[in-house]
Amino acid sequence: MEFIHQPYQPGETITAIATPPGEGGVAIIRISGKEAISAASKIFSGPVHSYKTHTAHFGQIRNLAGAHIDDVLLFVMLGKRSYTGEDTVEIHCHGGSLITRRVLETVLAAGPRTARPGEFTFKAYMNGKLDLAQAEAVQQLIGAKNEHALDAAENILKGALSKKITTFQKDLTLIAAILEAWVDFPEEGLEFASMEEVCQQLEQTKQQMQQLVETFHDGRIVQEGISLCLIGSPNVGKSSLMNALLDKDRAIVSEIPGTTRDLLEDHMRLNGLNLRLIDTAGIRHSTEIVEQEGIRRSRRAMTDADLILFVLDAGKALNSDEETLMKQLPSKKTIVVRNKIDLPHQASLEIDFLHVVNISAKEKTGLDQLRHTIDQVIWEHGPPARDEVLITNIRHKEALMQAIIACSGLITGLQTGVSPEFLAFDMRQCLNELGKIIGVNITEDILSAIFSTFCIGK
Ligand SMILES: Nc1nc2c(ncn2[C@@H]2O[C@H](COP(=O)(O)OP(=O)(O)OP(=O)(O)O)[C@@H](O)[C@H]2O)c(=O)[nH]1
Ligand SMILES: [Mg+2]
Repeated sequence: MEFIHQPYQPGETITAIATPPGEGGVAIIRISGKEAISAASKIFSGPVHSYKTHTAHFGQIRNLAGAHIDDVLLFVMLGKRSYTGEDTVEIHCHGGSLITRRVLETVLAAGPRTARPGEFTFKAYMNGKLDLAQAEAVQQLIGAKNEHALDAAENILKGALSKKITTFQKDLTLIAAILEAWVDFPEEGLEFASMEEVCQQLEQTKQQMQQLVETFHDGRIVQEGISLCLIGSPNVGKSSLMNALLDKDRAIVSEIPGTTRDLLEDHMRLNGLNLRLIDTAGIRHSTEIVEQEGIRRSRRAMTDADLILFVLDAGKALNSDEETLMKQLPSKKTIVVRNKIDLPHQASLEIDFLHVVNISAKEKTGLDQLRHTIDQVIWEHGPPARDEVLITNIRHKEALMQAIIACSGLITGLQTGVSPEFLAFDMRQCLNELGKIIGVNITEDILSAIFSTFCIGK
């Protein structure tokens, strides 16, 4: 077994600073592996060998020459009951970067080697403390940028996704057994279940997998946030709206059409989500080379964005550029924003967009309604419930999709009278793909790739 392209030896003792760099009240140095206790006993003032599991002890760290390094609290977690599933010692020392380094060097001199990124969690995975989906959720939990992402990671870490996957596997294994019985005992085999029943069961499992895959829409939003692009003719008030939403003077606003010439980005939070707001150059026919490039960028931003705010001047009828643009906009992800409703003259507007909101960026009216509409458009079926299992990881999504394809192959095969022994491949494929999610039959390269994104000390 390789771990990040190095041979992996079970039980090998590793160490790392587990707290972020810089100054803090306390820093934690973790040691885990079969020599953790003996390494700690070489440098700690107390009798580490005699400590019971899950106990804390005050004492001194001394280097191998006996010099005092720091006063610390030492925690002992033995064997299976530790995070890694191997003997673990945590040294809580003073949180200065120099003192922490010095304690770490003292630990290293006592035997352990430096941990690779994610290696503590890798040990936990290898020792069966976490499956792969849960191990990946640890990193997601640490990196969560909003409450929804935190909830999603927590659910996976608690095993809610793994439970779903193992249920699919169990259902399929049962069907595999029936198919085998049909092959081995063609006479009596059909007594176990009819062809219809088997197809029905497969169809049901496939639908459940499909439902799970569909949560990736929300899962991705939760994990990565949303990009929101402001599009429209020059001077309609896109930059004014950007500033109003951000509640700061971010973009230049002027009465001269063509003020914004390049893309302008900023971040905001909306109902617990991270939004990337992009202001663009007003789209119109132009022969000026810089403006042309700006408009090209506007169009690209429009294509890439998750959501488009198509801003119009409510005082004016649609111009020809706007009419053309409107035809190109994907109505599902577009909100039409009629700005400048504070002006006395209002043009009538006949468009068949689902979401139209009236605002005044200048007076800051209608913004709550706009925020509400953005929220509605983002979530197809309302925001996810706290305990909902969401697929947030593209690797999981792809494995599920492959499992669904194999399951469809099985159903079609059975329905078209393919002999069950020829369906074993699809069945194996389906089970293998599901297994990948929780880390069964996974290649070393994939494991290395996953854990190399972790931080050192986790
Ligand atoms: N009355 C009124 N004027 C507004 C409103 N919003 C923007 N304006 C004015 O409209 C003009 C253009 O505003 P901008 O925000 O620069 O418009 P833009 O769409 O970014 O324009 P370009 O960058 O040129 O594409 C400025 O003079 C703003 O003060 C509004 O809600 N009401
Ligand atoms: Mg502008």
